[in-house]
Amino acid sequence: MVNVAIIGTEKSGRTSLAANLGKKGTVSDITMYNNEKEGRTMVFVDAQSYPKTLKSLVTVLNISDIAILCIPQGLDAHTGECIIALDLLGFKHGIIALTKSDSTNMHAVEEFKAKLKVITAGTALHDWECISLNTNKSAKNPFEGVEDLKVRINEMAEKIEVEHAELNSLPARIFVDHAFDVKGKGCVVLGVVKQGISKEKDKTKIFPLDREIEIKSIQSHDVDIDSAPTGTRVGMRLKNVQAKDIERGFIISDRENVTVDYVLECTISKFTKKIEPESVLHIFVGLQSEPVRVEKILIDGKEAKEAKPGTTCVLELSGNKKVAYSKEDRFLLSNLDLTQRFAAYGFSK
Ligand SMILES: Nc1nc2c(ncn2[C@@H]2O[C@H](COP(=O)(O)OP(=O)(O)OP(=O)(O)O)[C@@H](O)[C@H]2O)c(=O)[nH]1
Ligand SMILES: [Mg+2]
Repeated sequence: MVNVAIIGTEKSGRTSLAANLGKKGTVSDITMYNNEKEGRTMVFVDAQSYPKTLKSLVTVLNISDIAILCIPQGLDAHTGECIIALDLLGFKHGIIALTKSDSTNMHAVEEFKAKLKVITAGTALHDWECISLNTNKSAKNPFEGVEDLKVRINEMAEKIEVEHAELNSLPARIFVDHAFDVKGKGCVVLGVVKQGISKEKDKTKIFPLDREIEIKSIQSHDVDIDSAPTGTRVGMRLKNVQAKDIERGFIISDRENVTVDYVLECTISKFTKKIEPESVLHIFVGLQSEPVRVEKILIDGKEAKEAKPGTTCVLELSGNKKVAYSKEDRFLLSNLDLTQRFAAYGFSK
């Protein structure tokens, strides 16, 4: 199973594309479009509340294996912000969809592709393919590029399935994106198996609650399964916890770190402003997000008054809410007061 994030600026044609690639499922600040027709199960996730909320964008990226960045003829601030987010996340697999191809000409598309090559040079997107497409059935060339896109997604999916299989030997970790009570069934969570194989009747824990739970049953796309390998989107019935106690981003696993304060080795984006002590940033890890205060900045082990764009440093941050993470999880930091909101990435020291 492969999960695909559909992202882009407002009115970039993301929802039209997602709706074209799958059948509408769960709707919240993110919308799932499922497709089981093409020989493998795929879930396309529309970050529909972006750019209003960064959370919607980061959530879809952190539950997905492939990102499709929709760009409608021309660049704007939020397209730039999406590129920076993908770069700070070191996002591996992706495609740039040049949307609304029916309202431009070939010459303009080629010129724009060349421009994008320059802009994405040196970023995680440097070798992403650009596919010009439209989803307009009344166009002269209706759905141009959509089949090409599907072919490329399927090629990437084959590689990702190999990567997933390699992660199956790790301890199971499930990122929860939705939780609710179902009458007669109890607490049900939706989420994705990030690593390992999750099994029915597993006695495990949920973090940051740090509570022992049992996985009563597992479904994938409404079918009961007894084990869910890495990459599977699942619905799970849980014993010993209520939906009201679960928030987006909770992790089902045997062991996680839980903290309210952080010491992170950070790389500050080139496309942000300097970070100073006492400023308030927003932290993202997995599917969790929280405001944090910058307590201390350390550069080469010495306390500093600022961290400049494009540099590395250690940030000591304090928050209020418990957050669960593992050593290999990548943190993103953002400054919601700026136009381009992503500020840095980092790893726990
Ligand atoms: N001509 C043309 N119009 C398109 C195409 N794709 C989308 N549109 C139109 O562009 C507008 C925005 O499309 P959406 O798919 O809603 O784009 P979005 O990025 O999800 O928009 P928001 O969620 O509102 O930010 C709609 O009026 C669509 O009908 C396309 O390929 N060609
Ligand atoms: Mg939309």
